[in-house]
Amino acid sequence: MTDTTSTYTGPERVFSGVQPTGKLHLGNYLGALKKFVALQDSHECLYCVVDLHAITQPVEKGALADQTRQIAAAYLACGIDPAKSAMFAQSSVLAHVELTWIFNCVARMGWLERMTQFKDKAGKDAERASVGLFDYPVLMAADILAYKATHVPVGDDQKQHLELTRDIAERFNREYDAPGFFPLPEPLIQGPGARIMSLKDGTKKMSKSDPSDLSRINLVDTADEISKKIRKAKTDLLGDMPSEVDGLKGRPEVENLVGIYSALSGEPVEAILRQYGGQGFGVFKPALADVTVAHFAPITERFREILNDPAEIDRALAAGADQARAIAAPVMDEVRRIIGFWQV
Ligand code: AQP
Repeated sequence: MTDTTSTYTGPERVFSGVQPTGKLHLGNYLGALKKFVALQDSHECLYCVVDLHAITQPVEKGALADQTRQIAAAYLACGIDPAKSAMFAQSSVLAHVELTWIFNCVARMGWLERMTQFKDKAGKDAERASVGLFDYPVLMAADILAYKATHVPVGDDQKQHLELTRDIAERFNREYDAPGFFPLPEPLIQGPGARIMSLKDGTKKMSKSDPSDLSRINLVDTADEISKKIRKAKTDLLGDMPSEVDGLKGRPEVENLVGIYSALSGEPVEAILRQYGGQGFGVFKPALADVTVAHFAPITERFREILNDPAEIDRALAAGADQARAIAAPVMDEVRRIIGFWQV
């Protein structure tokens, strides 16, 4: 991995998280979880269920703890190993909250006002959005920097937030005369699956909050549901599958389906187009459904098994929280000392 962490000389560490706001989908899997699993053999990793982020928007009453367990179960089913990575709920480590306040006093209003995700999520009624939704990227910076994480595997939609995290780290180091104290974390975005689009609109990202379930493939969908969703996925009226990459230009829905095939099968896009070019979607879509079902069937089975034992999930989350607190505590002690708060 390249290291652009400026003058920071500490160890490489990976942090990322997923919100407990609904069922995980193919975009979350390819943009985030698959990368999480790949990194745990080479790096110290912290994987968080970001429940403090989840409450920036309305959450169904009484549902949060169970949704947190569901995401933890999905982490485990996808291959996160608690013996290798710390898996925990964000709200069990108070350093996230303390550092958010400190970073609120480092970040500038203008920086946050430029964040496109707030504009997308708040919609036309920004005046009624929670302050937390506006502040979401500052909490994300605190999540990462409370552990001095140097690398952050995320989907493409989080790129702007990662840039803000780097700006906050850089300004803290400069303002408090602590060069190299915080690393400037590197986003790990590249690779197939960084931006999976809706099955119903190739210009919109696949999302948990899309009202149409047909727009996404959920990790828990059955083989029949997956096949049906792919069969009904939007294509276009421009004819058969192209034979070359150039032929995908201006065909976002087709490009998305070929990208999904490539990310799940590991086959390069060029090879897929050589195989299916000139053929109709009646041939390609069933092949894509087969690849998707084959990939997800074992994950879904493990997910269901793990959910049968919620006490085991809770044990893994509690152990992960202990590990995370132990890493964040000395960082926060240093932060307090650097700022100059009164301490005994
Ligand atoms: N469509 C996507 N393609 C690739 N990566 C994606 N991610 C999300 N959607 C895609 C990545 O998944 C990780 C966890 O996301 P999250 O649940 O914390 O928040 P999100 O980005 O807001 O995800 P959703 O599905 O779009 O949720 P809603 O609808 O609630 O806003 C992140 O790394 C994200 O990049």
